[in-house]
Amino acid sequence: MEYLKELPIKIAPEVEQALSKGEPVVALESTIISHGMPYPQNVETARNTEQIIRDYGAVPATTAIIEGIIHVGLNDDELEFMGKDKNVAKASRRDFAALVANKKNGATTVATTMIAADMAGIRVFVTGGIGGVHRGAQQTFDISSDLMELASTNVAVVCAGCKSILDIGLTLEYLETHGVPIIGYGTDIFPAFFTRRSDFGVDYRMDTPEQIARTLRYKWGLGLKGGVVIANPIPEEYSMDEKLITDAIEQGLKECEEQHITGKEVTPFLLSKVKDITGGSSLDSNIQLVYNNAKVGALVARAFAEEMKNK
Ligand code: PSU
Ligand code: MN
Repeated sequence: MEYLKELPIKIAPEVEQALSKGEPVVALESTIISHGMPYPQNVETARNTEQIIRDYGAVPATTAIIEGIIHVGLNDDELEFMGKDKNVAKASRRDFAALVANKKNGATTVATTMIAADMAGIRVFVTGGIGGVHRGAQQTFDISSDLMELASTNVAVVCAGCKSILDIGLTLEYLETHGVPIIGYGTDIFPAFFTRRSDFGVDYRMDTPEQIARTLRYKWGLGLKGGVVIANPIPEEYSMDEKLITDAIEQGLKECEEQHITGKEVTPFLLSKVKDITGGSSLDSNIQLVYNNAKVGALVARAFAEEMKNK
């Protein structure tokens, strides 16, 4: 049975054209804009990120739900709107249909950006950090739906690892169970977003975009559904002092518990606490690691487009 006559999706002409020619496209999320950073740095970062992707030879496609339409590729007014409007919902998988059906606005998380990218046929996605298993999940059951999406949707996510607001070990265990490979780009160690190191290793270290692209083609070519995490450490010069960031996260977690923050509010609350406690220096690092991911994402998308042409 058909539920919809057609998908309520609007793919920007530039994106559509690149996809139809097999040229490289990189998806970008909008929760990082609407709920991950303050205005106006969020919009400026989003614009610069798109520009970096262009400079490295790929077409950027920021995704969002605007008035119930799934947008893949935003224009400048739409980017500004996503960064400025206070009523844009944070849209993860469980929110997606309700927002589309009721013509609402939603900022896409890692999970829903993967969904939108997959609908459009985009295989490479750049973000800052993925969601994961929260500390204390043994009691709270707080596990980001980003992980379920990585388990099932064929999109590779370039990120700087995940923040230690999460239980990194349990996050990696979850991904292992669900068959999601963690590739370290030029590193053997899984990065912890603000810092280049965590206590955990990656599954495979790969030093070139070509090697990564080939692995992606084989994974999906073998019928192994699901995502891939490409972990790209923050550049040394922007990485933060480990103690400073650990203390800020500890304090953020404490306030989160005292104020009984739960559900989808947890991640944005912790992100903004860490930013406040570090006096904004974490925001600079956050921005820089996104730029670094944009560069790597564009290179991987280019290598993947080549792979698909020359299979
Ligand atoms: N982690 C970050 N920055 C972010 C997010 C996570 O360092 O902006 C956002 C992403 O959009 C991610 C979402 O998909 O938070 C996860 O939210 P939750 O934990 O509620 O699933
Ligand atoms: Mn959660």
